[in-house]
Amino acid sequence: MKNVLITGITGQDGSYLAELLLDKGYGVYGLVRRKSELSYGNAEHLKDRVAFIDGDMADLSSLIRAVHISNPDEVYNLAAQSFVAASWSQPVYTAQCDALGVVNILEALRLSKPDARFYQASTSEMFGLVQEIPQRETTPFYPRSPYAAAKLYGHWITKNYRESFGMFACSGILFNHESERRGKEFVTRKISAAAAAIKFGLQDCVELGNLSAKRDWGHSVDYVRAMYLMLQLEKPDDFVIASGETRTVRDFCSMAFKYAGFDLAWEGEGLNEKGIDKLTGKVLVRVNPSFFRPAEVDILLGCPEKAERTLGWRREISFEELVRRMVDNDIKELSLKTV
Ligand code: NAP
Ligand code: F7E
Repeated sequence: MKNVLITGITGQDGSYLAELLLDKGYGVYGLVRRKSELSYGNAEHLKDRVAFIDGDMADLSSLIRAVHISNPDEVYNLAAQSFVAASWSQPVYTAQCDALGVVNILEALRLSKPDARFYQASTSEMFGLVQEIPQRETTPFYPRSPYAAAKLYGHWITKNYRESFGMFACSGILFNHESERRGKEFVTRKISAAAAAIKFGLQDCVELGNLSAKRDWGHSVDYVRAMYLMLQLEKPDDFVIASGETRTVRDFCSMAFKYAGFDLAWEGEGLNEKGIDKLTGKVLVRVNPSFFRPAEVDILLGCPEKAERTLGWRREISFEELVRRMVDNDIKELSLKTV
């Protein structure tokens, strides 16, 4: 039986990856950081099947201990301060976790388990002010947030440990992926949760920032499968994982509200733009500039051609299906609460 260590196991991707690897017969270890109240987040339902190890990406000694306990054949480094907007208010912590945390775990492996295979959760945010459309593995980076700048260090140090020490280290440059387990501050879940709450009369309207930002959105279940495939290769390499389609935040809203039973019409421009329910004339979506970012990533569109060719990876869940699943899940959660 192979052992795997997953950092970030309580998050969206970590929990889906743990399910995938448990199904494949791996012994799964997950790094969790201490909270005032014990909780395993999205991995709560796996607590009898996963061995949790206390630790923090900013604490090298805890990572050495985690490697010692888990004796991993594969390590997936998914832990991060992953909310881009928060990286302006907590830039130093973001760098400690998302940049130095990566070299911490690489050092822990180099010193005691150098033959373990390593996956680094890199991000399309590194393309930032995009230098070409679509973005591929060869596209130059231009980070636009403290989060993206920290992740860029994590990306390059992973490559550097591969080239310096011959470690089997891969970087997945993943474009946005969402799910029913997405944190509620990210725009997709904020919208799906709001559409459900408005349907139940629990909320009047949702306030959003830049409605014209474009993202390449897929489902997390498809994307964790790509992580696993990367670590099964003969030689380590880096891959873009994306759907190859881009939509605006406005598009996501229209579709989410449609699945919740509303038909939105868009009126006005800029700060005055509104999403109005065609049936009742009520304003369901407004713009609030407090959600604008100091520097925005206007458009992301990835080219997954290398991953499709080399990994045999294919996205199975379409954009429409992603939105439908998220809205259905939030409606179900609320209907359970309101009975
Ligand atoms: P997520 O839901 O925010 O999960 C982040 C995980 O990291 C959580 O388990 C969190 O633990 C843990 N964590 C945060 N700070 C930590 C620290 N200092 N020490 C130990 N653990 C810590 O993120 P996700 O969407 O699953 O993303 C997984 C990874 O992929 C992240 O590295 C993210 O930056 C990257 N990524 C995500 C996307 C995307 O669209 N989802 C795209 C590209 C790359 P708590 O539960 O204790 O908070
Ligand atoms: O924003 C715009 C916002 O916070 C998406 C992380 O997983 O993917 C994620 O980062 C877009 C941005 O995700 C609101 O300005 C408008 O243009 O959902 P988000 P993100 O910043 O793309 C990448 C690939 C990662 O690596 C990250 O870890 O939506 N937007 N109005 C809004 N965003 C939020 N959060 N809230 C709004 O009200």
